[in-house]
Amino acid sequence: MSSSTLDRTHDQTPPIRTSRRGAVIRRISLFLLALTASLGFSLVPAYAAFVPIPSNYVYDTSRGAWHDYCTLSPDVPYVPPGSHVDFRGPCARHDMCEEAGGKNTYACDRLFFNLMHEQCAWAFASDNPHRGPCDFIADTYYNTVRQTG
Ligand SMILES: [Ca+2]
Repeated sequence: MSSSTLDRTHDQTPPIRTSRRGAVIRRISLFLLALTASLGFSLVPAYAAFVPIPSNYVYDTSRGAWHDYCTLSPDVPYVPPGSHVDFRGPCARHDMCEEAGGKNTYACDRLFFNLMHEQCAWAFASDNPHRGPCDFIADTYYNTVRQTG
């Protein structure tokens, strides 16, 4: 094989174009890939952050269900075997969302769902035996607010 044959073979490969449009498309593709991966493998980020109680949340049970954290459910429920998870932050955010936007809104409930699962992910790694029970409790709280507001 002569060097000219090799050159021709190389000439047949499509040229790599480095245009601004291509860079934008690549960036969007990477974003969509990351989004798909995150949705496919888990509903929560791999590295979850603690969900705190917002500093402007008013805890005052005399003002009703939008100011009492988790209302009829435990604020820091027991997670078998022998642990707990702090849902005050997610419940406070849900209360504030509903107070601002109206009772029993799907958007507020989905936010609540995501924040509780994030709190579970922050508290317990995916291979921790508490993680499954914690996620189950989060689902139970979510189903409760979907049904009762
Ligand atoms: Ca509440």
